[in-house]
Amino acid sequence: MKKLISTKMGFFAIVLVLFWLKTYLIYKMEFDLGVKGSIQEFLLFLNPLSSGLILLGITLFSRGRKFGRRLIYMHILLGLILYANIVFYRFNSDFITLATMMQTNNFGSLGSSIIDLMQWHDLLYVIDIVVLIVLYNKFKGNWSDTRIKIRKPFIILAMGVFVFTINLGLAEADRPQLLERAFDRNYLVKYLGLYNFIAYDTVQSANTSTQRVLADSDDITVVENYTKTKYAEPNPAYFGVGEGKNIIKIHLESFQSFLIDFKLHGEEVTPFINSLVHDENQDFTYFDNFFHQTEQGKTADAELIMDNSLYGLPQGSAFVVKGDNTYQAYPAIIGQRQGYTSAIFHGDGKSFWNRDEIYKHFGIDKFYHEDYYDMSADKVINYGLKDKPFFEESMKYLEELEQPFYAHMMTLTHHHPFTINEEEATIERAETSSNTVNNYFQTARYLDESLEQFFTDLKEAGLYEDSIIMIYGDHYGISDNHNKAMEELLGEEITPLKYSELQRVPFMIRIPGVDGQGINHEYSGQMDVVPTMLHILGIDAQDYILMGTDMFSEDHKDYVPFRKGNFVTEEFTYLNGAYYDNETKEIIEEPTEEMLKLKETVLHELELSDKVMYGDLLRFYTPNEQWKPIDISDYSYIKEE
Ligand code: GP9
Ligand code: MN
Repeated sequence: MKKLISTKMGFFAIVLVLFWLKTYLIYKMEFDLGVKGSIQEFLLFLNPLSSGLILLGITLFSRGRKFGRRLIYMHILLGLILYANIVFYRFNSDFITLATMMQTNNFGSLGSSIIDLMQWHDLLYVIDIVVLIVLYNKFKGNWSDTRIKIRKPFIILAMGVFVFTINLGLAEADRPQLLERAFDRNYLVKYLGLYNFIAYDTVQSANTSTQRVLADSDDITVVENYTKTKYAEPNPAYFGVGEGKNIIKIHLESFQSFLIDFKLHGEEVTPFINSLVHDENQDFTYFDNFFHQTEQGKTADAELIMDNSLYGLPQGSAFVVKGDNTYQAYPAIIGQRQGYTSAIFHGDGKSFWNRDEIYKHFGIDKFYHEDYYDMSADKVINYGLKDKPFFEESMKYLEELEQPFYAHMMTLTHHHPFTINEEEATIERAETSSNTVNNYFQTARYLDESLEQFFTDLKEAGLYEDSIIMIYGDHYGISDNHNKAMEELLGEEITPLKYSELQRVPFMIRIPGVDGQGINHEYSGQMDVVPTMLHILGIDAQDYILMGTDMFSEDHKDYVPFRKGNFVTEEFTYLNGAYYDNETKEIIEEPTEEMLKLKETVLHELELSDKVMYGDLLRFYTPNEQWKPIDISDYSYIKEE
């Protein structure tokens, strides 16, 4: 041992091991990362190593004895960063990001309580530093005063990069698109480690803040001109019909429209939802040509679109990357103008998709996340709380909400890979070559049952009759990886056009006192929901920057753009450079002027939406005299004990 410490590389190895073990032990003791399975356990253990090799390794370039001191400083610095995160986590159950550091109020809320958050056992976290200082003073005399052979630090850095690559590869295998989608800081830390997460966060922030800095107020005028021209006047038969009514918005996770009326083994998969579509007495209007418009942000994109009528980003999730923008979202608008209380119910951790930050900017008053629910093992599966206990437990919160409310119930069980306990499955699995497809129907049935139970509870609580009920699917559940199995199931070829047709998700709405239309065939998408819902409450959508138009309006624009520039209309579909006839399914060899023009419009619309998002342009826009900018310090989603 003595001999080891007597060399610089030996001392380096000791610091590295201490750093590695300390970081790992702190992960285990301080953070609740939800590590499941042996791969995740292994990655959690491995991930400090690459950061250690690289960050501590840099100090090896120092001349002479300076190296030892620099190495210790670096170790202390990394320890301080880790400790700051420990303290922050104790309060927020989340990690520090550059964005949160900019929002001083985040620390404000910590402020006086910071001492409170420190604990006596934290003193243990300096033991390693004391040990290193003692060793350093004792052995530095033995070190030669010459520079370490230049090849060595390079080897160490290369090892760091190598370990990181292995780490990332294993992480991506366990959780595909980890970096692209970047859904949750907990995930990034669990898989890649705190220091790699900080590096990732820094690059992300630098990238996006440049565009924000370059934007100015003229940019929003161009967007405003576009949305004002696209605007569709309200239909007088629907304008204001829902004013003052509670709104219950139900998110059907990964639910595609092909499930409706679909029979498996001769049985309806979702008999309850089917009854809402077909039973006239239920008074629903079901849009059977409604499409999701999400991309990598998945659920978060659906939420963004359906509360803001703006597109998600071409890459990544706007919830994460643009979580600090100014928004003029539906909950804030109806809260300010008609006194609605808005609440989101979701049985998952609050930081998933950065929800606990962006919801503030949407003006969401209450967020009932996993801390509000009984998350015992038998109630949880896959991502979080099972839908049945979720709806059941949500009732007490819903009944307490100040009325009128806008309550968004977000289900979770019908999520890839669609796992369910055998005893809770009430329909046989499908029999195709893909497990995902086979399981899909069991969790869809479970969701259907949980919805029926929720309707019964709502009726019992007297909350059903007089509430607007809106139900929607967020995005596909079956990706094109499973085309072969879908062919086996549907007995037809899944061409690119067919796959695009399968991107329909349900949208249905019931407005008390208004006769349902049954099935409405208008082509529409998630972008159209905000203007529709504003008009139902009697608020003119014209003032706001919205990319969609009112689905009940005579003037509704019935083309549905998708994030990649494809789009669909009643007659034709534009898909990756080709126009298809919806009826014959054939390629249209000579598209009309009008078709070509619509393609330009769609691209222009996407570009304008991206400008709003990347430039944070809504900070330059005042919709009308009623609008009051959101002060995010008015919101907190930490559960009070
Ligand atoms: C996680 C849940 C699922 O909280 O909303 O998100 P998804 O993976 O569908 O985007
Ligand atoms: Mn989803």
